[in-house]
Amino acid sequence: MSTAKVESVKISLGNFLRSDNLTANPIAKPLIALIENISQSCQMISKAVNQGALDNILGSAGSGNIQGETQQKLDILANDMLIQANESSGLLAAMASEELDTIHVIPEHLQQGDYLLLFDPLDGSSNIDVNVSIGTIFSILKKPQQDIPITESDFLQAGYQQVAAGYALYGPQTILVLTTGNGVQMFTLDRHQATFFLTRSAVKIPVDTKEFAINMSNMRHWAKPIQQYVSECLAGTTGPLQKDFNMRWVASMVADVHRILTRGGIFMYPWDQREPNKPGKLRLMYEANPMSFLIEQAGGASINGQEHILQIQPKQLHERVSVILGSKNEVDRVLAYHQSF
Ligand code: AHM
Ligand code: MG
Repeated sequence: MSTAKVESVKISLGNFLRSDNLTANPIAKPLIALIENISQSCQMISKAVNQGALDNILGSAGSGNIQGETQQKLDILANDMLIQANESSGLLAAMASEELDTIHVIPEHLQQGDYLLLFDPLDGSSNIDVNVSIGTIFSILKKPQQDIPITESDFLQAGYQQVAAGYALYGPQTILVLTTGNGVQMFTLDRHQATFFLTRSAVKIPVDTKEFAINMSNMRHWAKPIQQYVSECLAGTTGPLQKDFNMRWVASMVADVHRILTRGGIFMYPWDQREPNKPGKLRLMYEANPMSFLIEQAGGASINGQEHILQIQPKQLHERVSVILGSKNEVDRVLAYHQSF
């Protein structure tokens, strides 16, 4: 793997964003400020996650989101922290969240900026109460037009139009993973200094892998191409793929994608027949687009079975999508299986 480890002088997130590393494609100052703001929100969420039961913030909130999913107390807390910390930054025109019914436009009495921020405030909800890694996923778009009120349709931009994307993973370490279109960098939170420091740069995903991630309990519901591919993975060295595969499924997309960015692999949450009218479980704008931007920037691939996720023109804010992403040769194989059925 060609991922470079950063060992000597510690470079903070802020210093990295302002550094010469990015001269080929420098980041606009307001975007740097926005990313720093988001990173501070992630530090606050990380602290709350660490406190857990001590602060009585585990368990269900007794409410549901627009997608009919039960909200956990920490889902709502993380959502509120992101909104509060970014609302008065002067950098945003509006925000959208997996946990909000519609967009949150910056109120008129506050300064407006040129960016749109989208987030899944706490991904991996089913893992919150069991102390397994969870995370915050974010995507940043440019406001498309000047001087007109922002509407939901301004958010409906294809993934390739993202100006930055990333996630914070709240695991044994809190790690911020970021792309601004200049490759992928990883920053680890030093809690004593309340600062994220660069710990991996120029992350590259190996093109080949022997590790797949999928919720196997849904196997009987999948479409034929996914059934065929996973059966071949299970067949091991004596099957058509001629290698033994390992399987991992954390059920937190942040953790599964982090493993793939670290050592390769293929992640799949495909369409299945349980709810045939839904294209998939995961959300295009809050999960699939930002993760696909990271994966492609690290040399991997990300598709919905038919096309590259970053090329999909969104039709709705809370749109769902099938996701197959990771090591390029395996994702290409799954694409070919879809084309041959
Ligand atoms: P969430 O945003 O409500 O947490 O749902 C998304 C999560 C992903 O992180 C994960 O890949 C998937 O749902 C797990 O689903 P399942 O419980 O069906 O395995
Ligand atoms: Mg999620």
